[in-house]
Amino acid sequence: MTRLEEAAKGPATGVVTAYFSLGSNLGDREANIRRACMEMAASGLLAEMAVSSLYETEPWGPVPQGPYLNCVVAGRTAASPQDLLHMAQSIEASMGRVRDVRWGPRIIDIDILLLGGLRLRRPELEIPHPRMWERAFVLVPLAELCPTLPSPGGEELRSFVKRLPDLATVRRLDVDMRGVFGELQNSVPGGVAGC
Ligand code: A4P
Ligand code: MG
Repeated sequence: MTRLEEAAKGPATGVVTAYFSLGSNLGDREANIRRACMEMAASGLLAEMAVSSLYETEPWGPVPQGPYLNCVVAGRTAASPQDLLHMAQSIEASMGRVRDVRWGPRIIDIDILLLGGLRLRRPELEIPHPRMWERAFVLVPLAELCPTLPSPGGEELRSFVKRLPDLATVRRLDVDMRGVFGELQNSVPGGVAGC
């Protein structure tokens, strides 16, 4: 029995929706994103998983580098923030990610965006992700999965994203992501329970 199933037998308040940002700009970017999605599903920490469309995005930040593919993955979970960070970093390591330049090119990056309503400010882990509200490559795919999410100012994400200054740096790709979690997940098309 997975930890999610164990927790689901207890009070429902222990299960929340987690959102992750995935990005890749080295190698076969789409294959990298697909493998990361499959490994997240195989971790046993997430249920009812959903994935946004894939987006081709201009690189954000001070480091000159190639364009990214980005998407957002969601799932219901009872795992701790530390367990989710460990899961993300284990997948990054298993895929051969090398950490050298901050904000530099990477095979795969898996960041935790939100974990229910949790607010955490630790050196090794900040939730909500501290830079998520500045980034179209995060917010546009997130708005697909949770259009009613309130922005820090209270505006719904679906209207907030329309005014992002860097909106033109993201382009939705016509890629079919159905089945990306394999047989392991009963993914929910179009959104996530509890959004
Ligand atoms: N960490 C703290 N909070 C979190 C969190 N919520 N989720 C810590 C995940 N990790 C978190 O991350 C550095 C440390 O952040 C970790 O050890 C963890 O303990 P990292 O992945 O090793 O390094 P990084 O990714 O280079 O740093 P950072 O600050 O996470 O970079 P960003 O902000 O993710 O930027 N442009 C486009 N278009 N698309 C992209 O995906 N990504 C980046 C990376 C730059 N430009 C991009 C993209
Ligand atoms: Mg990261």
